[in-house]
Amino acid sequence: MISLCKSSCEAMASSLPLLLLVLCSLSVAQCQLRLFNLRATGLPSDLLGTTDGYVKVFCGADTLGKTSVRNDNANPWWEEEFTYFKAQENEVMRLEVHDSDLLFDDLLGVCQRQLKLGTYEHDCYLEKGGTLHYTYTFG
Ligand SMILES: [Ca+2]
Repeated sequence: MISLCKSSCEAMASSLPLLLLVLCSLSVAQCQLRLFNLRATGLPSDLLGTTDGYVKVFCGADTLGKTSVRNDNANPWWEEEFTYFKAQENEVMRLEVHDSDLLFDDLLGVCQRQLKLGTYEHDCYLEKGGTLHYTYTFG
């Protein structure tokens, strides 16, 4: 598999003199992150009923966005995909699952993952119950 970040660096190196080639190899490559296939199972109920779940997505210090709210659904899935072009290898992606409520949203759990090159499918157990499933491609 040829990653986008690596191939762009190689393209630059082939057209530039040695000095820049060295600089290129020293710089930290920024790659594309794509997060998709977000779904959850067994989200907990509270006094107000079944969870109205949504997911907030972060990468490093940046916020990538959040999904729509799936009302009254313990096993929701979200069609949103998140793409981020400035991710670095070993940077931490953070997914927060929240229950939307009238006044204060509840945080159901946090999933953190260090980015590795490739495509991965993960299950993450949420602190307050339920599991978040997601897939990411990085490279
Ligand atoms: Ca709720």
